[in-house]
Parts: sequence; C-alpha cells; structure tokens
Amino acid sequence: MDKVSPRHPRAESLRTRERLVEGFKAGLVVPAGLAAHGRGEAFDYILGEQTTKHAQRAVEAAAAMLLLAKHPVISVNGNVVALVPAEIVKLAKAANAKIEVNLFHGSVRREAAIAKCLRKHGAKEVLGAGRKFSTRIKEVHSDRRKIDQRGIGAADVVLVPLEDGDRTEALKKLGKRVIAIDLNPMSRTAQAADVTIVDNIVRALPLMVKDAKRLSHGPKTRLHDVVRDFDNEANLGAMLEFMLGRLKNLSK
Ligand code: PTJ
Repeated sequence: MDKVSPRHPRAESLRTRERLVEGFKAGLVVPAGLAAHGRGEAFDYILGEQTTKHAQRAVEAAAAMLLLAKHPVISVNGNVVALVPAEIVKLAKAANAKIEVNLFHGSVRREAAIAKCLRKHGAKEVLGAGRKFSTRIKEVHSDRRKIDQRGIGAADVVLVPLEDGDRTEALKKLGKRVIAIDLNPMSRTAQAADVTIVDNIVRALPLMVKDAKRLSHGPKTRLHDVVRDFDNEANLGAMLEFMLGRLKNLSK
C-alpha cells in the first residue's frame, strides 16, 4: 500500500492521504470525505504540518475534560476511522470513554464496517451501529441526528473530530461540553466547541492519548485547573495569528 517514497519532502502527508483512499476503497469513507480531507490538507499546509504550542494546550485541556467527565463519548465517522482507528481505541481506554459511530452520510452498512474496523483494533464496545438503542435529536437536520441513548444521548462530554457545524451547535444546545478536532479554526464547529484542537487528527490523537495517561496519574485538582485555565476563543485567535504569521513570512 505504501507507494510514497520516504525521500519525498511531504511523505507523511501523502501517506495520510493514501490511508484515506484505502479507507474509501474499503467502504469506510464517503466521496465527500475525500473532499473534506483536501480542505484539511490546505489548512495543514498553512500550519506547516506541525502541531503548534496552542494546539498542544488545547490537547491537554481536552484530555483533562474527558477525564473529568462522568460519561465521556468519542464520536467517530468514516474519515476518523480510516486515519486513526488504533488511537481512538487507546484514547477511549485511557479516558474511560465510550466510542460511538455517528455519520453525516448515514448508512447501516458503513456503520457496521466502521464498528468492525474499531473492534479489529481492540475496541470492546462500539455504539451507534444499528437501530436498537438509537434516538433522534430534533436540533440536527442531517443523518447525524441519530444518536445512541447509551452513548451521546447520556454523555456530558463529547469529542467530535472532523465534524460539521450543525451537530456541534446542537450538542451545545443539549447542554453537552464539546471537544472538536478541526484544522479549520474558522469552521462553525471550531467556533462553537468548548475546546477546539486546531491540528491534524493524525498528530493530535497520539498526543491526546499521552496526555490522558499522564494526567490520569495526577490529582483531580490539576484537571480542574487545566480546564479552567483554557480559553477557547483566545486559543483560536492565537491559531489564526500563527497562520497569518506563516503566510506573512512566506510572502516576503
Ligand atoms: O463519514 P461521514 O458520513 O460522517 O462524513 C465525514 C465528513 C468528514 C465527510 C463530514 O463530517 C463532513 O462533511 O465534514 P465537513 O463539514 O467537511 O468538515 C470536516 C472538517 O474537518 C473541515 O473543517 C476540515 O478542514 C477538517 N479536517 C479534514 N481533515 C482533517 C480535518 N481536521 C483535522 N484533521 C484532519 N485530518
């Protein structure tokens, strides 16, 4: 599968793209997922394909928020599972969170394929596949309105990587705290979330796992401090400043 030369200056990005194409061929990713990935790549190019210190701060706040939650849930879609299946399972274990499949382009077959892929990577339980425990949230107008009562339905904190804006706003209206991973700091999701990690999910997830493990060994007061000291609006502003600085330097 790895046709990318290790000498290529952007080998990592091309390998990531290849994973998404493989996910598409395997029936995990929808065609729109390829377009969404391209949008992410454009923002990552501006970032210099690196995790900024602002993103690292958001990662730490996100890990602390998940650890403090009573019912944390990680929502996954086709792109997420094509890119970071093992890390999703590791994060769920580290933060004691449930995993729920939630698709923008709903399909029972794809739900099952995504759940199977996660189980192959060690997930014991994957919610959101099938209808048995599903309910609908009227605030959402896409297929994403279908949620699992035992998962997102009962959650107090939901991690929504690579999400569309409607559902993030709906989850907020339902009183949930939302953590987003989105390379576009201007997206509605990025703006509506409580903690937004502006970074590529392939870099952010391993860092989240590490932080969740590290913070889980410390005192609970430390978790509260980390969450309290995090200001999402200021962090998003800093990310935009960073991008602007990169573009200014490149234009010289
Ligand atoms: O599998 P489904 O049916 O649930 O569909 C998944 C997609 C991604 C197609 C669906 O959620 C969608 O249409 O999303 P949007 O509205 O295009 O938003 C995706 C956001 O994720 C955009 O703001 C992208 O910039 C961002 N993004 C794309 N790839 C990455 C990313 N952010 C972080 N890491 C990435 N690798």
